[in-house]
Amino acid sequence: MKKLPLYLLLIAGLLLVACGGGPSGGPSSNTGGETTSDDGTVQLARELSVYNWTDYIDEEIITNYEAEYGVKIIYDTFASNEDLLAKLQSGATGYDVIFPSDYMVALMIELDLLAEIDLSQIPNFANIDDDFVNAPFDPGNKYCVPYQWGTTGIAYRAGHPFFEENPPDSWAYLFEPELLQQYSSGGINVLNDQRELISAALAYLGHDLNTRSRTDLEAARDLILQAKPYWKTFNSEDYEDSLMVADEVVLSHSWSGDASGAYYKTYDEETEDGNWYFAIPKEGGVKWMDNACITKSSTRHATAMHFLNYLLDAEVAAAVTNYTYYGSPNAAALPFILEEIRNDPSIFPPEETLNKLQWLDDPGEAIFIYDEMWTAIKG
Ligand code: SPD
Repeated sequence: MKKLPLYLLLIAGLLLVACGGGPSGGPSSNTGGETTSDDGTVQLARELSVYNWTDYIDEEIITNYEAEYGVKIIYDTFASNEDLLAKLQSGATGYDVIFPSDYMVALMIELDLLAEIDLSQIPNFANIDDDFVNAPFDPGNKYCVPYQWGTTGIAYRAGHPFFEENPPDSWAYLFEPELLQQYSSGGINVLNDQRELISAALAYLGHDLNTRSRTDLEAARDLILQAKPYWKTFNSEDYEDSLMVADEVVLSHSWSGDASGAYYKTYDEETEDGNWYFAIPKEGGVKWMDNACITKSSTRHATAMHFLNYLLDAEVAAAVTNYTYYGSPNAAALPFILEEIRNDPSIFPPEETLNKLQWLDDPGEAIFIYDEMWTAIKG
């Protein structure tokens, strides 16, 4: 067992207290019949437990895997990286495959929550675009394989009289009261995600999105608290359907795929347009990547790697993007991705846009300041 720095021990301890401690809350764990014979042949487990972001895979991809390989997938979902971490830290030991984002992969490696993977058992890893291999948060892909990537920006209602004249091109549209009062009666949603919301405020204030400075973070908190009375909802789980497509809001802090999903779901053949547009603010913001990883506590490691390999198959990876509208890091999948998605700059932005965006890092000990700011924001 790796020795952890004091602040990581504190994170582990605090989460255990918060969640009651002890093994609970996760699916049951057993090898479910997974065996590896002397020649290396694997008999897959009868079950595999997968814990993913809400609405992040077409169910058919799961049922196809079950039918083809005879492995029952026990599927569960989470809403944020912090929820995923809290669940694992609460002692839930039954999850085999999880999908943390970039900065959370780094933190989970530090906390010894991830198992190493054997890339020789994942031949479809060769399908991954070089740009997404060997990311700084997981050098050598020792622990995870890339799943989906995207950006964070502002989705807004096409045809709204104010936005027709003033297309939201700045985070000011999320934070400045004199703008917010022009359209807040139509409803505004923000992502219920601590790093994302704080990063949007940091970007607007011109600070580094990975700052560890208390002064910067307090300024971000204050900006958020000034705008909060104008916001209707904090939702990052089902906002695409329940708020955007349903016309319950006119503007939302949004992940690229959810904004594009709302566009395509409201697409009108006659006008050849959808109801939702997506903008990356001129101040820049977050680009992120979610990853498929195996938990340290998994007892079905070979089956989990087999499932990771399946997810990286070119047609399966394309089917994921055709469902989620997020970017695929899988170069071999591109020909199978629907043309309108492949050519949509909201999903695959041009280099000049990507250059304005930043990956989030593990904030180290400053995680306590982020937590403190988030508590004040949500209080
Ligand atoms: N509906 C699934 C959305 C997954 C988005 N993950 C984004 C993480 C960014 N920090």
